Amino acid sequence: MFTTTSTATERLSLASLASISGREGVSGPAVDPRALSTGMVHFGVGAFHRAHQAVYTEDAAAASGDTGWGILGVTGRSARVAEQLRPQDGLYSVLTKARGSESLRVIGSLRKVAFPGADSEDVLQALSSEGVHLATLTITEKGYPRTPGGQLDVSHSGIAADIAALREELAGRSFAGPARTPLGLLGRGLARRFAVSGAPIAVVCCDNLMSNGKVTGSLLRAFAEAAGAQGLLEWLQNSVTFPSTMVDRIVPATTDANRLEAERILGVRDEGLVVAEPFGQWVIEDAFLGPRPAWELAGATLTQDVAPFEVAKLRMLNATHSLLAYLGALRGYPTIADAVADDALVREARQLQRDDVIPTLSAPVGLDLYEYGESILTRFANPNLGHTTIQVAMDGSQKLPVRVLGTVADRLRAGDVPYSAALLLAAWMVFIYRGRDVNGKALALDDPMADALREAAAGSEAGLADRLLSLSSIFPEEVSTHVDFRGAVASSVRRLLSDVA
Ligand code: NAI
Ligand code: CS2
Repeated sequence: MFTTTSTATERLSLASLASISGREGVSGPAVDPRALSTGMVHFGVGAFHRAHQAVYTEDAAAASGDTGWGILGVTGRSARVAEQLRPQDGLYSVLTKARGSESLRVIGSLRKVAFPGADSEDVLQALSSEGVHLATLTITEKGYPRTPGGQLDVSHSGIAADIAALREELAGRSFAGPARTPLGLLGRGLARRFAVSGAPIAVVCCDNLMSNGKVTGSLLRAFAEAAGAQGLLEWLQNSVTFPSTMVDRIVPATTDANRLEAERILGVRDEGLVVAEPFGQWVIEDAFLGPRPAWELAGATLTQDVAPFEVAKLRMLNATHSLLAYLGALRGYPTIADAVADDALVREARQLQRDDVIPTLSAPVGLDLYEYGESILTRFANPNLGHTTIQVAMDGSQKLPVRVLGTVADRLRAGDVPYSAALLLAAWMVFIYRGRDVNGKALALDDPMADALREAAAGSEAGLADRLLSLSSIFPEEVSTHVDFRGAVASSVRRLLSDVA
């Protein structure tokens, strides 16, 4: 009988590893977790990091025999992940779900977990230690507080508090209390490293941002400048690199059903379980002054020019994801796979890729963009994954500028109106305005700008497109003032509103 509640009395841990190894469908860890020393600090130890960078790093350690790349993972706004992983000695498993099968792998590269509220000093010490050579980040698109012009938002309460803390520490106070933001904690940790040794370090952003390394470097230098730390600023410019990356693996939020499935396979409870598709890709700018894991031995690509990979992935995969998420959610589809099964929606997805996105891209050498587009739709169609439309729909105010507004601007400059991109923005607008799907089910608006979006959306249907396009913190003028584009968005809004009436 299928049990719906956990029956396991034991947790995944170093102690229970022996009882797990050899179980059918279970592999790993690829390295002995006990042999690892901490070599990198990761900010945002969420699902994606655990299914992507932590796996690549473990495979690199296994292939090279280098045991210096244990990870200290830093949680974000709650201690939840720390509470999930600490009782498990940092061990967790990745449940890889292909279309018709799954496999489960225990990962041992995450050696410590810190929660800034209680462990900021530990993180500062780790970042200044000689054994640590890397800091990596997956703190979501909203984790980088910026002004509409892309500068560090020093008015952000967390950033302002962390600047003040850095000033205190630069003035001689040993530790100015818990950090309020990941960038603030990282900035303070780099300042500590500069003071202790000045040893080089690389900061590797793995968030879905365009030129993510450049963005992170610019924000951290601005952080140092705002604290009046001239010496630190010069050190950042000379001894810290910020490689850009393209990261790819679909990793849905873990559900209780996933945990129960894993428990049946493992025979013990894994509260830190993550679920992922089989596909993974990591393209990293080869810009390191110090040591790094041999990620290329794990299948990563090191290159001098990440941009073609980054732009193609964000504009092809992520924009298509958002289109299917909003159109699918409005049609009452719970998952991305359900949306791809709708011929009308998959037609819209192909049209977006082929009519609007591909004309703006310079394909990475050897990549056929049409085949790439089809491979993306095939991955999205995986019915085993359970990636929800509502999860992809979250944070639209942060995601859409990265995924689709570059395409829009490029097409408009070329003298064309990107109608499919207009449909994507219209679907997002109707998602906000209606707040429910075609069956009347509520659609949650999970977005750091939710209040401002609801306020701008309120009013007549006829003025919806214009009101949201006028949000200058999201839409640049060249997009929001383009008469034909505004008309295309408004026309799609009208069509969609009649669909979900
Ligand atoms: P998650 O929700 O599991 O983890 C997000 C992490 O960021 C958590 O540690 C959380 O505490 C922290 N965080 C969230 N909001 C924050 C904020 N405002 N300030 C500071 N920290 C914050 O999400 P997941 O799946 O790990 O994805 C994280 C990021 O990884 C995505 O936003 C994206 O940039 C990137 N990514 C995700 C993929 C996926 O399929 N899940 C695939 C490719 C990239
Ligand atoms: C998704 C991405 O949640 C979302 O917005 O589009 O997390 C997507 O799963 C990854 O970028 C795939 O690599």
